Amino acid sequence: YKDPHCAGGRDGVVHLFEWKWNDIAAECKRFLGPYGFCAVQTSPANENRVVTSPNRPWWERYQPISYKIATRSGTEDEFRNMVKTCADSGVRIYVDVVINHMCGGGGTGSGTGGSHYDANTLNFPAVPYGSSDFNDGSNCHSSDGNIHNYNNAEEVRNCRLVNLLDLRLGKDYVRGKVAGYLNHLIDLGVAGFRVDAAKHMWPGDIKAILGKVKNVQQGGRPFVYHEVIDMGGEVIKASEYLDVGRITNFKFGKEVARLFQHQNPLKYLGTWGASWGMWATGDVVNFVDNHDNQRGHGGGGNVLTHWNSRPYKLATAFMLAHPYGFPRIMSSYEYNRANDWEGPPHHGDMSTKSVPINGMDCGDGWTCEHRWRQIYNMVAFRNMASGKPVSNWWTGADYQIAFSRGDRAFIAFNLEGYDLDKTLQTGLSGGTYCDVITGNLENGKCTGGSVTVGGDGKARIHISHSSRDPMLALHVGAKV
Ligand code: ARE
Ligand code: CA
Repeated sequence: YKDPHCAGGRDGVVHLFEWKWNDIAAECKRFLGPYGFCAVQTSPANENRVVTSPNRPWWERYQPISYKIATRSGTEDEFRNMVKTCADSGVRIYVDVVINHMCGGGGTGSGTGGSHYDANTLNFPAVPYGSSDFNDGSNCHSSDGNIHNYNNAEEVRNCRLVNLLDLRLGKDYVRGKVAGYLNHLIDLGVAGFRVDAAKHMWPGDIKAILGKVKNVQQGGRPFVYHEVIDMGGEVIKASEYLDVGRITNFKFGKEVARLFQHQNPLKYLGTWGASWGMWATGDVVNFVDNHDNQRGHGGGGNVLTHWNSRPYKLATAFMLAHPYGFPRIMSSYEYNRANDWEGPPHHGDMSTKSVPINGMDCGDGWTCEHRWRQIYNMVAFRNMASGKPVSNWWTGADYQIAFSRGDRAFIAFNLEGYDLDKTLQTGLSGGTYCDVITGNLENGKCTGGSVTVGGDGKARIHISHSSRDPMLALHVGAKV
C-alpha cells in the first residue's frame, strides 16, 4: 500500500482542491504531465449532501449520501475521462475517500446526484444503508453520541466526528459496500486513496476493507495514505496504521513553519527525517499545509500557507529538495478569509467555475501554487535528484544551509539578515547552471540568475538577504 505508483522519473502529488474533473484533465495534459508531477489528489468523488446553510461550503463534500460518482466536480463520465487523460500524460489519480461516515445527523433531502436520504432515521437508500449500518446506540458510549474525548480510542472510533453519522465498519455488509466503492474507482483507473478521518476507524476494519479491494491497473496494491492527525499526546498513534499504508505527516508542516519563520535554526536540518519524532521515509506523505489547516480546521493554525508566500515557497522548496518522504503540494482557491467555510470560485447558480490559464498563472480566484515557478521547478529538481542522498551538507550561520543531492542537484538557503556569499562544493560537474528559483532554462539561456560551477565542483553562491526568495537551486536538467 505504500508505493505511489509514479510513472518513470516522476514524484509528488498535487491536491487540486475542489477542481472539476474536466479542469484536472486539462491540467494533466498541458502542465502536470510535461512538468513531471506524479499524481493528483482529487476532492471526494462520491455524491454528497447539498448544504445550503452556509451556502455550498467546501466541507459538504465530506458528507457522503451515496457512492455514485456525482458531485460539483463532475459526472462519472467526466471522471473516467479525467483518469484516462491524466494516464495518457503519465499522471496518476488518488481520490480522497470518505468512508468513516455519511452525512451529519438530522434532516432529509437529496444529494448532488439526486439521491434521497433521511438523516433522522439513518436511511441512505442509494447505497443502501439503514440504521443498523451505523454505530449509533450500541457501539458508541459517549453522552450525546459525539466524540469529545480524544484520549478514549473507543469513543474516537465508534462515536460521531462532529455529528457525522458513523458507519459500522465492523459489519461485513458495510465493509462490502465501502470496498465496492473503492473497487469501482480502481475500475475507473484510480491508483490510490487518501483515507479521510482514518483516526476514526479501527485499523483492523480498514485492513478488512482493503482485503476486499483489488489490485490497481498500474499493478500491485493501491497507494493508500491515511489522514491521522498525530502530533503526539493522544492515545491514537499514526503508527497503528502503517500496516495498511502511509500516514499524513502533520508534524512536517508544524516544524517547517517554525524553521522558515526564524523560530528554529535551519542548521538543525542536517538530521531531518525520522529522528525529528516523525516516521520513516517510506511511511509518510509530507505537506506544508492542507485544505483543513490552511483555514483553521483539522488541527489548524501555525502552518504556512500561500497567504504568507515568502516562507511558504522556502518551506515547499525544502520539502521538494529533501529526499525524506513523499511530498504533497497544496493548490488552493481564494475566498473571504472571515468565512472559513466558503466553497470554490462559483457562478451565480453556485456551479464551480472552470480554471482559466493566463500564461503560467491561473485566473478567476484559483491560486494554483503548483504553477509558481519556485514550486514547479523544484518538482523537476526532485525528479532529477531521484535516488541520490543528501551530500555536501553545509551550514554557515544559524539560518544558512546548503546541500547537494549527489552529483545531480544543489540548493542553498539564506534567512540571515545579511547576504550569503561563499564558495561552496555543489557536487555538480563543471559548467553553467540556471538558478531555477529566479528563472528557467529557455532556448539555451537562463531567464533568471545563473551559477558557474568549476571543474572541482565548487561555485560562488550569492544569496542576498533581501531577495524575494532567499534561496538558490541548481540541477542537471537546467544546465546551459
Ligand atoms: C460540518 C460542520 C459541523 C457539523 C458537521 C456535520 O462544520 O459543525 O457538525 O458538518 O453536519 C470537514 C470540516 C468539518 C465539517 C465536515 C463535514 O472540517 O467542519 O463539519 O467536513 O462537512 C478531526 C479529525 C480529522 C478531520 C478534522 C477536521 O480527526 O479526521 O477533525 N479531518 C477530515 C477532513 C475534513 C473533514 C472531515 C475529516 C470529516 O480533512 O475536511 O471535515 O469528513 C485535534 C485532533 C484531530 C482533530 C482536530 C480537530 O487536532 O488531534 O484528530 O481532527 O483536533 O477537531
Ligand atoms: Ca468511526
